[in-house]
This record gives sequence, C-alpha cells and structure tokens, in this order.
Amino acid sequence: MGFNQEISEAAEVIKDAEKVTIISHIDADGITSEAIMRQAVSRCGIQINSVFVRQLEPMTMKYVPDDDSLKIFIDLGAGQQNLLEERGLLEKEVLIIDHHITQDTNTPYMQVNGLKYGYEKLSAAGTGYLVAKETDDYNTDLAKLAVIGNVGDMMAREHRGLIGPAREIVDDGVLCGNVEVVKDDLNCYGISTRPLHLCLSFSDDPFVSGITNNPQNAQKLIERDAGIDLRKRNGKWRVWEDLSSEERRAIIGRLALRLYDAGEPVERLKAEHYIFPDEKKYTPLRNASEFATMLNACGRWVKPKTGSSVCCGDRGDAYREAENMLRHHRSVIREMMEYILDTGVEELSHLQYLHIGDRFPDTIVGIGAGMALSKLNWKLPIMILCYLPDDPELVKISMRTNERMVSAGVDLQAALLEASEKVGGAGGGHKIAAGAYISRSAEEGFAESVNRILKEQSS
Ligand SMILES: [Mn+2]
Repeated sequence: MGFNQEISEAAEVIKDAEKVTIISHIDADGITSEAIMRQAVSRCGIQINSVFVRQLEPMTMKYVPDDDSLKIFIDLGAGQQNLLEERGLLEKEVLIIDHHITQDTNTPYMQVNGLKYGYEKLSAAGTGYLVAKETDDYNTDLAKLAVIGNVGDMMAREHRGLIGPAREIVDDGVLCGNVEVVKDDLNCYGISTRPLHLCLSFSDDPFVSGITNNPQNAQKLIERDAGIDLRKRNGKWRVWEDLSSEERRAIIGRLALRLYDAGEPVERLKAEHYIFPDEKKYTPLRNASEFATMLNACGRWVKPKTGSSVCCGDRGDAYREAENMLRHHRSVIREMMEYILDTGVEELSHLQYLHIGDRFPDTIVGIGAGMALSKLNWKLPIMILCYLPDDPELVKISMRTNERMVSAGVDLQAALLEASEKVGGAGGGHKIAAGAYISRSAEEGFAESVNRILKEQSS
C-alpha cells in the first residue's frame, strides 16, 4: 500500500465515523495535529472529542474513553500499539496518524505514516493535514497549522526549510493566502518579536564568532557596520520582519564575511521563513516558529487546549492565556538558566553536567539546558539530570550541543541511547538534542559513562 492510499483510506474511515475521539500529544506538533483533525472532522458533521496526553503509556491510557467512537491517535500511537491491543481496542475503532517508528502487533491497526515511504521530514500535523485535505479540498486553510506543526517538530531544521510533502503543504497555504514564504532569508529565530540585535545574537546556527551570544557586538554590526537603524521612529525596537530586503542583504553579507574569515562554512546562514500575513505584526502568531513556541509553552504548562483554541482562531481569552503561558514559560526557563549558571556545572573531558533535582519542571529542562549552553563552554555538550514529579523511580536526562559540535562528529542521540540501554533505561532524540530516562539507581556514574562514549565519537 502506498502513502497516498493510506491517506485516502484514512479519509474514508473518518467520513464513515459517527463519533470521533482524537488522542494527541501536548507539543506544538500534537496541538496543531489535533486542531487540524478536530476542524476537519467537525466540518464533516461528525461529533468530536479530544484528549491530550504527555505520552501514551500505561498510566495515560485511562484517558482514552471506553466508548464506540473512532479513536484517532495522532503524533503518538505508532510505537505504542501493544498498549492499544492490551486495552482491547479493535482494528475498526482505531486510526493512527503518526510519524514515529512503528511497532508491529497482532492487530493490524490502520495507520498513516510517511516514515516507511522515506518521508522523514513530515510531522504528524503534516500527515494529518494530508488526511484532512483528502476528506475535503476546502481544508487547505488548515495548511497553515500543518506548517506550524512541521516547523515545531524541527522538520525544517536540517535543510533550513521544509522539503518534500511538507513543502507542498506550504504551497497549499500560499495558494490559500494565509502563508507567505520568504526565501534565502537569515537563518534565525524571533523574526517577528525579537529586537534585531537580540535576534542576531541568539541564533547559533551557524555559530558566528563574535556575534552569537554577544548582543553588544550584534548591535555594532547592525548600526555601525551596516548603518541600519535598530529602532523605529517611535523609539520601538525594529524586528527582522521590519527590514527591507536591502537591509537584510547587508546584514547577511556581513555575517557571511565573518564566517568566511573564520574559515567556517556559510551555507547554514540562509533559511526559508514562513510568515502568516493574516496575523498581527509583532505577535508570536506572525510566523511558524514563534507560533510553535507559543503552543509548546501551552503544552508544557498543561494547557494544550488553550493552544488548540488559538490554532482554531480564538484571539480573545485563549490567546491572552497563551500569551501568559509564553511569558511564564520564558521566565521559568530564564530562572532555570540562571540557576545552572549560578550553581555551576561539573566539567568532564567531553561534557558538562548538573543535577537540578526537582527544582524545575522536567518539561522545560531541555530548553533551559540549551540556553545555559549558549553561555557556557560551547565545546562541551551539556547534560542536565532531573527528577520527575510523577515518578520517583526515574531520572530524566536532557542533553544539548550545537551545530558546530555535530559537524565535528558529536551525536547525542547515539550516546544517550547506548549509555541508557546499558543501565536498562531508554533514550532518543537527535544528534544536537537528546533525552533519556534511567532509574535512580543508575544515576551515579551515568555522566561519566556518556562522557566515555562522546570521547570515542571524537576520536
Ligand atoms: Mn510530532
């Protein structure tokens, strides 16, 4: 069966349903997935209900209702089919729309998953969108949400833009009029809300020596070297989106020169941005990556439904709450970063680590670690260990490094996978960012064990 056939069969199953329950994940991809499916299903005139879970595991299976609805598992489910089977869910009441590695079981649950067709850069929201479009052509207005989900799940990171089916979805959004593509733009985050010099100094892909993590120098480059005003006439900070294409070229050119002088490759400097012209300027709704951050903030502070309402167009109460989530999210992350810097990390030969106990929620530890790393020795990947509020037996491990170290051969996913397997834990992620869960009894010596693996990688 081909991917398109999976999509059209899934659309048929949905249209035939009388009642649907969506079970989705609480991150940006999961929230946009749910918002896409919820709208597509209700547009078919079908009764719909949604459930968000942090992870599909034995403990959270209880949130899956015991009724005769069609259960659409989206952004999860592929790797947990044994749980569905144990629960006694029948083949005909389950539809899985996922992009994670699948696990085979005796019950052949229907699944739409681009992974087995080689589509590695298509998230669950992207996959769900393709199904939604198949149920009704009218649904192309939902392409915008799929773009947010794809970008939120880092599908644009490696190639600095979406590719394959995910890129075709962008084109649907452009045709529909609520997505705009800016090609060959600067590879940076915060183009709609961050003051220019902070936008420049916060981006570390590629790492520009003297500019990355250095707002003062970034300001000099913009004002003095490129002769570009940092502020608008009314005194407010300008953002990247405010710049004319000449101004953008002037800044990108200067950054390229710095990379060139340092003997670094320049190709990661440019990326494609996805702007939403139907959203207000200077808000995090205005582009795909900032919108995704806002949704992640909602999910991490257990308000996925608020994020979903914003996805479905609420610009009143839900949006105000989402803004608060984002503000709160940022301040706790900053607090955590300061805690790491104040407390100090333990340096080993090939990594630096710190155990933060239960001081901060485990859901933001990875992000905080990444931010702390930007102020620490960038050559040493950072590892943060923390305890989980709802599981006293486990320790969560979060690791971050940067593009430069990845090019030099560092692979955090491989390192954590190997080290956690040795102690009966489980790990995964990406080369640049990875995580693992191990038991508390395996905590001692774990950093040293990962350090040994990273040392081998570098040799
Ligand atoms: Mn996903």
